[in-house]
Amino acid sequence: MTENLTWTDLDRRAVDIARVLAADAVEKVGNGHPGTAISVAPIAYLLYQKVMKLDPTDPAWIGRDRFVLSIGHSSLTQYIQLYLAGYGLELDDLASFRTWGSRTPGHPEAGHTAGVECTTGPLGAGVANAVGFAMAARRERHLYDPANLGESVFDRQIYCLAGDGDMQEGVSGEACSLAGTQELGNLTLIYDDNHISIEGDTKIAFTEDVDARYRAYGWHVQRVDFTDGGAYEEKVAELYAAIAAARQVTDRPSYIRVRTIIGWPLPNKAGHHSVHGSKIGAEEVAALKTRLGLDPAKSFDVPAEVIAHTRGNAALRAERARADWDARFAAWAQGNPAGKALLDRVQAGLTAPGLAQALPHFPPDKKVSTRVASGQVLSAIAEVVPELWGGSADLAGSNNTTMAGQPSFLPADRVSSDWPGGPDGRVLHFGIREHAMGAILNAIALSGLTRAYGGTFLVFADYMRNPPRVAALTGAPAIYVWTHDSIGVGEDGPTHQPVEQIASLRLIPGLDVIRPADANEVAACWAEILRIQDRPQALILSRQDLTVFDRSPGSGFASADQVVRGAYTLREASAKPRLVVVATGSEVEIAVQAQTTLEAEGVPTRVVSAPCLEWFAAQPAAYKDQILPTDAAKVSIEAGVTYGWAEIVSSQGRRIGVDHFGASAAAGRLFVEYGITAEQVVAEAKIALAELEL
Ligand SMILES: Cc1ncc(C[n+]2csc(CCOP(=O)(O)OP(=O)(O)O)c2C)c(N)n1
Repeated sequence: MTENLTWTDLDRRAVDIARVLAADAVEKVGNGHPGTAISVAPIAYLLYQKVMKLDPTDPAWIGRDRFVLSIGHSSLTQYIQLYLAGYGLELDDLASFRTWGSRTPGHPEAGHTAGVECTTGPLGAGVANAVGFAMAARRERHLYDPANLGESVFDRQIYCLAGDGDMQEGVSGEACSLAGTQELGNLTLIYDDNHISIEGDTKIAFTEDVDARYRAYGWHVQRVDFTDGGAYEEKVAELYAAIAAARQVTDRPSYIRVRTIIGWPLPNKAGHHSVHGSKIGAEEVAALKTRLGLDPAKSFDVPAEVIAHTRGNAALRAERARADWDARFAAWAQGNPAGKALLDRVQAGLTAPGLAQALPHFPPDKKVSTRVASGQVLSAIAEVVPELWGGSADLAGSNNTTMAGQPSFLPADRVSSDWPGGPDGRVLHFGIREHAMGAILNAIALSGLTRAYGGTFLVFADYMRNPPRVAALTGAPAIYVWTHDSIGVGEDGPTHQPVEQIASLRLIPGLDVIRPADANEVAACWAEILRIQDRPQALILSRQDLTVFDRSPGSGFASADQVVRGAYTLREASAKPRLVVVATGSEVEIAVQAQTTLEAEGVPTRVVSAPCLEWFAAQPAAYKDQILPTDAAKVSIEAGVTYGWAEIVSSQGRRIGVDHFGASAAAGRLFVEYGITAEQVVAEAKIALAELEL
């Protein structure tokens, strides 16, 4: 940022063009959200053209600042700035807004439109994403440039534009509370306070002092009011100064509340909620153009000198920023060969050398829960996978998410003897904020230079339902660790015993739901999770101890490396299988017990461990048919609802599960009461065999 804002007549005209383009785009398609795009145009223009460090020719440039449009419904705000700055969007793209195949979908989608950092639209989540980007920036800096006490090439600013809806949603409060605790000085949140949401004046539902709330979160709070001077005045210089002041504050995140009027300067409809989410109407759009001195008869009309100005300015600013950054980056690369090698590996999407050797091997002599195994895996691989970091939503001891001996990611004044660490740490403490944790993990994944995981109880995956969905939509490789995965939770009772969560998570397209059966499957699953970098992963782990299968040669049990196929023959039948028992997680050992009984009764029985049905679905048909032959009877067992298993066991197959809520009692008792037992498998197997023989 320069010390003083230069704001020429061409800048003023470019902002007006941004407003009428928003009106034109919505008018053309007949739907969309024009009002906010019109009134926040100067704010967005200021950020893109005067404040942020960006390179439109290289949207993935590491040194760029990050912009999150948390008011995703106002996507035109971002598309128009990307068009003006020269990111590749053209007028045709704006004219095809919200239509099939366009680069300008209803809400911004990362990976779909160059320059869009994260997918937004579910209100509040963008604010939490911005917090995640700010945390990622700090971690990336300390990972790649640890010795640097001055400015690093990995430093960047995060800007988020939010609205009333964002500030009402709980997730933004969760995330901003954490951002205050984390003292994220690289984060600036601009709140478009226009007092209007879909139902009209926000006073019917939203009355607290938001500034006070942000002050209480520990943020630096400023206000700019476009309405306080009698006539409405877009005080861009004042806002610029506030942003500059925010940047000077490096020990706290910054919040700038900008009082605006939605749709200003529409002559008749400014301030009216109808312009939030409906087209404005030809007459009013023409009146807007007339008011702005533009030709009311023309649509998508951008004067050549305006686009030349905005693209020229963006290019010039990029060139200057790059010249400085590229030189510093070259110096960093030369002085930090290890960091550069790590960066090259991570950017190439390669897993760490030495990962396979670092993975622990669990002996079969004692039972271990898969959550404990996961914690041991994380601790064992911490050194060889430095890009990995993570933690829990206050359940670290239960989720086993702490990499032993690793420092906590905390500001210097927040560390304790329980949690030593500092800003360079890698153990995350999300607090009891599952939704924010999910959105933060997604942003860290999109930030791209680290891998992060976050844990809670599986039953509370419901509290963070949207993040895995958006991560899957975006192809963001976030890792969710969900433990205490069934009625095996026991005494805490049905509020804490997930039954429908696994099935419901499997419904999310593009989310891998992984439920390993024993400790060695956990290790192999972690290796596969770290290999996969184009989609999110959910690791589902048991509270209770589970048998560690003896997989030594001659034991009859297959190697855990087979988990990469999603489902595999864990223990083969004594002859051509007449029955296949398919199970996941803690139920695999029950399947193995049943196999022993059935084999003794003369039924050649195969046990298939199926840790990830999504990985299995991706296998060639021949493999799937080989694992689940059509001429064998089938029984599935999973301690959750049976929904979805018919596809695996076919209509003649039998499905054992828990199609009702659990109860507060010892886990062992619940498994017996609900028939999640080897005896039940044997009984159902007989029915399945009889059906097959009919
Ligand atoms: C989680 C969530 N709930 C509901 C919606 C639907 N929705 C879209 S915009 C909006 C109102 C937003 O109001 P505000 O943030 O003030 O935006 P403005 O009216 O200023 O554009 C709502 C409820 C949503 N996008 N996300």
